[in-house]
Amino acid sequence: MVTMKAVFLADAHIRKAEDERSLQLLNFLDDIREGRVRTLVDPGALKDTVAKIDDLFIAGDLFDYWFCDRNYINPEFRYIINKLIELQKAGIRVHLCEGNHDFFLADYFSDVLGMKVYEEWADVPIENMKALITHGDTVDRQNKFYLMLRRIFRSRPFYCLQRIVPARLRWALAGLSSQTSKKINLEKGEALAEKMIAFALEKFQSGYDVFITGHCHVPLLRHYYSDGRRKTFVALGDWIKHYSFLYYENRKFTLGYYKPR
Ligand SMILES: [Mn+2]
Repeated sequence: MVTMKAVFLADAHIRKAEDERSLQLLNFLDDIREGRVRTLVDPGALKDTVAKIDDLFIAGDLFDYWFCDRNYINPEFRYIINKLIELQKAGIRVHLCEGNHDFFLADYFSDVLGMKVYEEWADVPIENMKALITHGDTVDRQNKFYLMLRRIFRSRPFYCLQRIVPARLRWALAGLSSQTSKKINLEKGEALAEKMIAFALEKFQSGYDVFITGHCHVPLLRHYYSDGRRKTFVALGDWIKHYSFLYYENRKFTLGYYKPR
């Protein structure tokens, strides 16, 4: 896979189909499918400047809670899922990282829909750059309790256990779990972003050029220089407050903020 043009976003935390964030994201994905991304990052661009993207990366917490059930999809999530399928049919590759609110995405998004799902890290080339894309909830290695909880929630026994729980009860439990993980990550977004930058700098040392993360809900783009190469750190913000996204084209990363029409 060689990405030439790509859009990245994270932390939409979709709950209800009629929520503002759901409607905004649907509009945004329509714009992306129609090739209007350039006009979104640069309001001065010609309206007819069409740019079809190759890849859409959703770096975690697309849903406020997701436990797999390929046979019974939460109807509140149907619109977004159908929109992703439309993008896929339009020839855009859809990639999903799991976040701390979505579990076992592969069971449906990969096995049924054929999208690419990453449980923790997407280690992908962006043209000639080595890029790491992640939700970012495992970046704080000191938070041992959370890391342990994450392992349990993603273990095989837990997978089997949640399969036998009726969907509605599972969604209720997932709502609880999403509250719990919010408590676990009480840290302020900025403080979290600093930890992520420190982590990314280590990755830059070991040869990565690009580090893209979600989870801290802060939109942030920084460049660093090391060994004569430009390194790029991006925190993607969210679709709750910022409606932020990252656009990549022609070796340039741009943070954009979606303004609804
Ligand atoms: Mn998160």
